[in-house]
Amino acid sequence: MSPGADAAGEIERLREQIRHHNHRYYVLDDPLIPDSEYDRLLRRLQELERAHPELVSADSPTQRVGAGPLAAFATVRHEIPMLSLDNVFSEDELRAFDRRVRERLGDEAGVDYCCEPKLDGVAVSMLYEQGVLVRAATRGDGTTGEDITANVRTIASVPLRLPAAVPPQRLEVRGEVYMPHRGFEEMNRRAAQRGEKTFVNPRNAAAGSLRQLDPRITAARPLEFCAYGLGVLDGASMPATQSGALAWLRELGVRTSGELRVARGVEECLAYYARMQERRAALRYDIDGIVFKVDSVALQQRLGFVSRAPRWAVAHKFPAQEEMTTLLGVEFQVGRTGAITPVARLAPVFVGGVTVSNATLHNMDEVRRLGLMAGDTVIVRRAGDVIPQVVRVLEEQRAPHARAIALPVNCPVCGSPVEQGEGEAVARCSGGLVCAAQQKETIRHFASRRALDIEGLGEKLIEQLVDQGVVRNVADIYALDEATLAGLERMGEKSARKLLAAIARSKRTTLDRFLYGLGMREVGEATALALARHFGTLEALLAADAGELQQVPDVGPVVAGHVVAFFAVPENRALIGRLLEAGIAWPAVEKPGASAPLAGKTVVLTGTLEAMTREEAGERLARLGAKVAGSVSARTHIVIAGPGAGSKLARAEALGIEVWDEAQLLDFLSRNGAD
Ligand code: 5U1
Repeated sequence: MSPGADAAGEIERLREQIRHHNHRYYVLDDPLIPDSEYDRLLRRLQELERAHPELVSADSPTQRVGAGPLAAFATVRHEIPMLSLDNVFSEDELRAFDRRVRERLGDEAGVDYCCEPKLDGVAVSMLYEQGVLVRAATRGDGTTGEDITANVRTIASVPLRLPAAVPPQRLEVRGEVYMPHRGFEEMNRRAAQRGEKTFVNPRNAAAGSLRQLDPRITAARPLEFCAYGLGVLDGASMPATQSGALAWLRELGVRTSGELRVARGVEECLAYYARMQERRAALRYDIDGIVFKVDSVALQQRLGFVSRAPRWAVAHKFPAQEEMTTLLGVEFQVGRTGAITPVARLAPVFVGGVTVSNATLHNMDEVRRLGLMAGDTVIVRRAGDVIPQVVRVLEEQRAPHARAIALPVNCPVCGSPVEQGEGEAVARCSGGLVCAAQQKETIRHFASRRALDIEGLGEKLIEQLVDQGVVRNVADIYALDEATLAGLERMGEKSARKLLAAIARSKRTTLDRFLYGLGMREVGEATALALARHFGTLEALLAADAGELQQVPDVGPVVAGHVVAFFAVPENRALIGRLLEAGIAWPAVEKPGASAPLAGKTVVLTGTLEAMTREEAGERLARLGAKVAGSVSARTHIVIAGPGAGSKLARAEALGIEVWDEAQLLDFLSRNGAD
């Protein structure tokens, strides 16, 4: 055998292996080998193909990026038009759709529907001949689209050749090209770093990436593909149902939605819609509704279509997550530590299922980054339970009367000067505990569930107590009596007695809750617990200097500085003295033993969690013995990633570190009694 024949054999075996691993990874979501091993196979194939260029074939896994840029896209005429979908926006409209379907079919009983999420991306048609991808096109106007083959070939989840033993002669796969959140955020982050234009959302990013004349640019974009239907089909018979067609595509090696279900009748469709609406925020990608299709292909044919949309399918849209509204003005709120936060006052707008009239702007850097002016038209986004955000200004619609937004010179609550440290994003009121806003927020924090947990001492009541001068600081809470409380608005004798009982109960606490309740800057629950465990007693902590504080896990010079500064203020020491005199006490601090479930494990939290804040999660993990760290390194054991996780998750994956989602975290906490 010639050396060339040897190479040809190895090349073919490598291609087969790589195609198989692509299929396991992209279609079955079940990779067999680590990424490093996959990379080795690919590199070996590249090496052999470089040595034997005559053996390179267009469907080789190395050939995703072809030659240079195109001058323009060619047009493609769709053999079967690519239809669009009618939309419905409410339960009633979906019921009406189902009624029309049943009336046309003369079917009194329920119809089966194939249900799947509507991905927010770009519709694409892909033609396979004898199992090889020969052409990909955009939908265009439904009749003609653009030839984007070179770009689609660069998408790793699109098989260049179907890994099926006997693929159909001709098969047109239709589906959506989209960009998952993580890739989108990472790509935008890098673009911003380079001072380049960022994309406004993943859908625009997917569309913009497919429209590149140079496929090398598309190749660098984190696009994915998911199929939702068939077009042309020669040399195989069409399955009897939509769900069967998608199952068959999956068998042929094409990626389909893992969320696909068949619903019996409209009630099950509505239940599926409700379930997916809840899951929406936890998905890796944007969806904007649910597509319901009559499952039987024979019934689809009987129903036919009107103009451009089939009578057998409908998209039930979710409430929009982005809407346009007017920025009426910006107000400045003062937080517990004096931080001045600009808050957007908006013309009320229905977005993400609720009416929004305020949105935090975080700090003045954010106001500048957005280029906001009062009176501007802005885009507001509210996704899942995430707090509403102003994401963009429509500068081209700026009104002539738009006003600049400036940080106030004096605190809007107490009038003390506003200060901003060199290089700090946050401006602060310098009034300290003279400022009524800071007093209220400090008391609210002290009484909160995860601090001293004084049930019934809520915002409205604190507002009255501070405004009337009855309570100025947290120690004053313990001097309250029934007569004073009963005299307040919306407070009878009964509720006054209840509140006093809650105040009395709060005196039995733990050292970490007490420290957390004091509201020192940057001392969240996890840090408070670490301090309590390290020092064991309040006296030892009070005596510690910055160097000793930095011996505590995850306490650096900044946190240590805040703690030292807090205890150096005589009023704060006096306050602590009064609290102890009032009877606040705690049992000796327990340290988790070596047998704690997470003893010796370092955990990193990233992204957003739904059931609790990252701080709360960190504190519960620490109770189970974990060391909670801020960055991922080779010493990290577990990374807990919620939606929006970015570079930390990518790093964890690159290092092969165990990654949990929120459901796994909650399950672990509840199994270990930390929920
Ligand atoms: N999931 C899904 N998205 N989507 C979009 N199915 C689906 N079907 C479509 C479109 C435009 O069209 C059908 C008419 C095939």
